[in-house]
Amino acid sequence: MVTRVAIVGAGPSGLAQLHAFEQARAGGAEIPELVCFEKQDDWGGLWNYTWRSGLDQYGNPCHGSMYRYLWSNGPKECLEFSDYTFEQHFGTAIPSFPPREVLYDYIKGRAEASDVRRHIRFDTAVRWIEYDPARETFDVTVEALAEGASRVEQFDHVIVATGHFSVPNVPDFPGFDRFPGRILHSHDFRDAQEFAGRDLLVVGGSYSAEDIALQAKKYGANSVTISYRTAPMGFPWPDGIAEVPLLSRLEGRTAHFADGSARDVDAIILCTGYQHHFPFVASDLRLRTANVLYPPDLYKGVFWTDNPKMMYLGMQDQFYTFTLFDAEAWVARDFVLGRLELPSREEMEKDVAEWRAREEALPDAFAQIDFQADHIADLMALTDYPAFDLDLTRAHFKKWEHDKEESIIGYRDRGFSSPCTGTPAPIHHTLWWEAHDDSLTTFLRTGHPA
Ligand code: FAD
Ligand code: NA7
Repeated sequence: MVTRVAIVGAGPSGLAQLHAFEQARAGGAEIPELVCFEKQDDWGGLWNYTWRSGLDQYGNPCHGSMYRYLWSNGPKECLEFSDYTFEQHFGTAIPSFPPREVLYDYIKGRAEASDVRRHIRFDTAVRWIEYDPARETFDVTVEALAEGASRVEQFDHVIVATGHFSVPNVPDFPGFDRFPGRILHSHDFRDAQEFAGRDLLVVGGSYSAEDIALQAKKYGANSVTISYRTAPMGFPWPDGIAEVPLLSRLEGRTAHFADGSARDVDAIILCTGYQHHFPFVASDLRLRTANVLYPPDLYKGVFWTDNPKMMYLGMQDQFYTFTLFDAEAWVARDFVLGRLELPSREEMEKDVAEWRAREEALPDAFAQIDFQADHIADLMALTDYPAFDLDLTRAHFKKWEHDKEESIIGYRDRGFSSPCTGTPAPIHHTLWWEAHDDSLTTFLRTGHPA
């Protein structure tokens, strides 16, 4: 019997998994049958931009959370594939903070080079995954969306790579029901120009709040008020952006905050994070976690401790992204290929508990960066994932944090060196705050605009 592996999702994590298997095949290994189910009509996950919000063309929740004019919020050097560098893909060194289309091109480039598309069934949603202990296989129910046809297939291993920044966490506030403007979650935000000339309220104190507030101002909002729950981000905001404590209520279009201050606003964007949401996974296999660096019940951040043939990729809160997904994918692959043995369930649980306890005690973002880098190092020690200068990426991330504190509109104008090739990134021809065109063609043009 041929071993069958189901991979759910063809975003960066699912593509990393397919690529990892193809690398083993290229090295002479015998590879199981791989079937990747992707509910969208193309690959790339969140990087595959869609104008749609709400429901997709099949009436299912739209996966996309990315918006126009999104530029990488971390140095690209910290997510570089060690076996497919930016220089290799673009034929030259490129600046450190590319817009979405450029990163999408890079992700696609490696997937095309390793010819993984043939494993993917597009427009196919996984509806249910359960384990059959008698047969020791998983029953996976999938729906071909265009035909509306469901069927059940058996797999020996299941790898869930469906992401966790798609299903919004949407709080309610008194007065929302009578607010005379638009209230949306960042999941549905698409184009900052919609808010030009308006007074905007952004609720949240993390990456989405930071970036959407900046975007809105960059594309012409009159003012942006950021309302935080726990602590202000405290960046040196440009004129027209201010942070205030948590929203307490709305009266008409007047927003009242916990410190007694009030502002009139035209629209509200809830940048209040996302849920890890796996309604298609049977409850005994379903990951339940907040957005943390080391989720519970996943050995090495990957293996469901109760049944390690069930795996999850990319479920961590993310400083590191593509690099982390690769390191995880290589470990998952080697377990499936029988190259990696896992310890007993008790030992796995003890190991997870130690990492969890360490995460709980982390004092700041710098310690969190080291923690996630240590997680990657732990994974890389188990496989032949090609080495890169992980310590350099730690240093890059820490410098990036300092750069943001120094200039929140200027941090993307800095350059970092590649942890794979050592090549320093050139500085982009236009300051990010002044760059309104986010196309690949304009970004890759060298020299200054005419
Ligand atoms: P996703 O990209 O979410 O892909 C998951 C895939 O699974 C999707 O294609 C989806 O259609 C599919 N899927 C889901 N459910 C099913 C199902 N039931 N059946 C079949 N298919 C399914 N990271 C960075 O490194 N830099 C950035 O600048 C950056 N910016 C971001 C900005 C925003 C607004 C958001 C939301 C995230 C950002 N990220 C960024 C983080 C992002 O999470 C990762 O870069 C990456 O996209 C995660 O990859 P993934 O494959 O794990 O998940
Ligand atoms: P995050 O990083 O999970 O942050 C969620 C934020 O939402 C965080 O600041 C929370 O406040 C805030 N939040 C959550 N619930 C509430 C309520 N009820 N009221 C007020 N504020 C709330 O999600 P992001 O969307 O910012 O980032 C996710 C990814 O998208 C990230 O990888 C980026 O690259 C892009 P807290 O600080 O916990 O008080």
